[in-house]
Amino acid sequence: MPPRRHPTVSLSYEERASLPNISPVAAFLLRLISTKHTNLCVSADVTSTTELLQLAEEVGDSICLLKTHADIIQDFGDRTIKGLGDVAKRRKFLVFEDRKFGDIGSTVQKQYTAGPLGIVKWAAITNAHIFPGPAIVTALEQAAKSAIAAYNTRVETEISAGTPQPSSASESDDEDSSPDASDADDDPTAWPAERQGRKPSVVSVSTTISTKTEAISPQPTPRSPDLGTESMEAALERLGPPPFLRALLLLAEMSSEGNLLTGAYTEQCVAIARQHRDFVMGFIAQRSLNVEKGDNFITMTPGVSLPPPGQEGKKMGDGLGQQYNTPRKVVLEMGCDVIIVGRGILNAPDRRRAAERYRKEGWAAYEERIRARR
Ligand code: BMP
Repeated sequence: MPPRRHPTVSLSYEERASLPNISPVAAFLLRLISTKHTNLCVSADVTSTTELLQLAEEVGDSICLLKTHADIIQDFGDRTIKGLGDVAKRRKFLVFEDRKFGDIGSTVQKQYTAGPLGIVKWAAITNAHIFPGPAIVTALEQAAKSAIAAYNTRVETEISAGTPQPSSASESDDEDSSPDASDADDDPTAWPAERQGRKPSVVSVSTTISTKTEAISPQPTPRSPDLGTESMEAALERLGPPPFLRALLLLAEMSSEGNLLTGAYTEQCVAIARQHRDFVMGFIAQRSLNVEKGDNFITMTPGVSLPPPGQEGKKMGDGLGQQYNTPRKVVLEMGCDVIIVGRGILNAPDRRRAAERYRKEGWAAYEERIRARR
């Protein structure tokens, strides 16, 4: 079913970033997309830190987001977090942990902030199902706010006490540290930046959470012939660092055959999102779900692939329930904002080239959508 026409479908990413009712992370992402000319999210479904970091380097210039499944990375730990943070800052993309939370509030708070993954510490974006009820969103929002406030307080305390010293956690961190060995795992204030030995500076501290920012290294790599080195660097410099905040996507629809996320369930998802516009940035869905005046949610769409030559127009799947659509279909026809591509890029002989191919397809579909509806 094509999306009901809503103004956000014909607005540019840049225009939507300035509308009211948008979470700060969503506004930043829309500006990043607009500046980098990419609505591509690569799904990094790999099982080791080395593979993850290599992939991030290969596709980093072509993406706005890297989606992870941290629980399939067998050696996930401080090296993963530090490495990913470094590449993301250098190549300018955000990290989205596809955790798909789905439990009672108290449990998801622990899953989000503690344990071997400590997701809130390193992923700007994560996602959740709403089948446990709306409190899952309240709980995750609360956990994100507490973790960030605790970090800010800690940084401010260290600064007022003098030059901060590396914590015992940072001292003990090394490339071989296993998740179990990390003494910072249960401490939501032990953020990767500190574990990396980055000393907080007065410039990086603010009195409110909303203006706190993470440092971001100014080394963008141009990746598009239509954007010269200077203009890309200058534009990304103007954009500045991402806000030091967290955001959530709700799973409103799925790509897999026979899934139950339909009809009233999907509508309930949108209703819950409207109650949390500062934290819920949008949906995992197969079409734009912006319906009411004031909706400005970002739709991210998995189940995207390009057909092999000669197979155009044929139904695509993976034999395990996954169903694929083309970037053109989801962006131009269904009004989606970000395409999520995994195996279409991961299995390509040249991933960098494949990512560029998907980036161009996704971007062309967006430009056509904007042109067509003006
Ligand atoms: P691929 O493009 O290789 O099929 O990978 C799709 C990715 O998107 C996987 O990581 C999967 O977990 C995720 N995903 C999906 O395929 N469909 C959904 O509805 C939601 C997802 O998160």
